[in-house]
Amino acid sequence: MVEILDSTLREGEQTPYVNFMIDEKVHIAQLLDSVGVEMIEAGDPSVSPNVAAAIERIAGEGLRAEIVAHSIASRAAIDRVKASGADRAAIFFATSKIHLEDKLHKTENEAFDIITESVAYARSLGLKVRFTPEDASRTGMEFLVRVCNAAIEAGADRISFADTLGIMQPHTFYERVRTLRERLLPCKIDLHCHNDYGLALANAMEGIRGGADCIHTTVNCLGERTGIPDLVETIVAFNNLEDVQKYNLEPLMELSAYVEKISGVFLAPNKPVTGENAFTHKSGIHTNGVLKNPRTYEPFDPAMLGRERKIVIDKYTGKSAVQARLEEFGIEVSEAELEAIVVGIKEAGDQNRQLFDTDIIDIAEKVTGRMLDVI
Ligand code: HCA
Ligand code: CU
Repeated sequence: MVEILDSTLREGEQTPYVNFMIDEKVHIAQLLDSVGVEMIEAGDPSVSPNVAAAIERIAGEGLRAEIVAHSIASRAAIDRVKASGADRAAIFFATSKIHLEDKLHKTENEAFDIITESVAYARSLGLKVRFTPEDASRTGMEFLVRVCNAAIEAGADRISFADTLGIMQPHTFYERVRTLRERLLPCKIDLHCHNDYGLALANAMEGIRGGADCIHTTVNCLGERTGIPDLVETIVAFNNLEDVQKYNLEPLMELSAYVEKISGVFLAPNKPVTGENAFTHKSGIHTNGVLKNPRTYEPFDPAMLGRERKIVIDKYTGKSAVQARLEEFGIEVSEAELEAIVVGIKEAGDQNRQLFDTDIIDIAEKVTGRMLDVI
């Protein structure tokens, strides 16, 4: 069954202009823990003293989730992970040709030695270890398998398959993960999928189908560039489409709203699941259907997330939505009046970007010739 590592506090804080305060990080970690994610990646203690202090605070909270600290492959950095009190060091080192040659100026053999030495060192300090071959999706399979198996032999019990640039497609992602699953020594496989082509969650779901164990998420898709899969979308997708019902959905909207507020990264209205419009219906055909049975145009009940459905009234609107809105106002009209009100709404809708409740009441008053007592 799928596991989730949430990296809002590490990958998420790599979002341009996003920096959390220590108390905010602790609050996020507590909410994540109440959701029931298996692992919380709390930061990389080598980034700054404040990041290190936040990891220490979170590690001291006694949360259920395993606390993971990210780390470059150096002894000094791994010492800082140990000092932070985190349960696990997530050691990353790029393995693709372009990163080795143009960024790190290392050969594959040099990388191999640095990686195995670092993993063994972290193990010697009593830390659990995940090894991340950064840019794994552009790393040749032979070297990838060789270096990951060496990391496992040195003591890593998790490998994170990182699609650092988000360049994979679901079908190739599935194949890659399947091959890795077959060729790696026993270990858990994490999936770290970036969303550059909008395929991160689809890739991650295919990776799970291919035999991987864990998906990395952030709240609201934060992260470098366009981020990684959204925690809420991931949980709801697995809950509803794959029958994985182990996570607590109740804190999810609060968590998303809190991160939205303190990150200053505001959700697009049409963002799946958590966006303002996710359960808002507009066209007359849709609203008519939803009023008769919400499942006609809603993939799932918004109440599942403590959300409410909304119906927009404008030129696209039909009779049933207008009638329902008038009933909400406590206004009763005849069939002929209703038809005339809809005509009035369509006329007004042609002239205005948005109609407000007051516009609808004005139109109803004009049509009926009555002063309407709105409840
Ligand atoms: C980065 C590193 C990383 C690591 C992922 C992981 C990536 O480039 O900042 O440790 O699983 O995307 O490769 O976030
Ligand atoms: Cu990343």
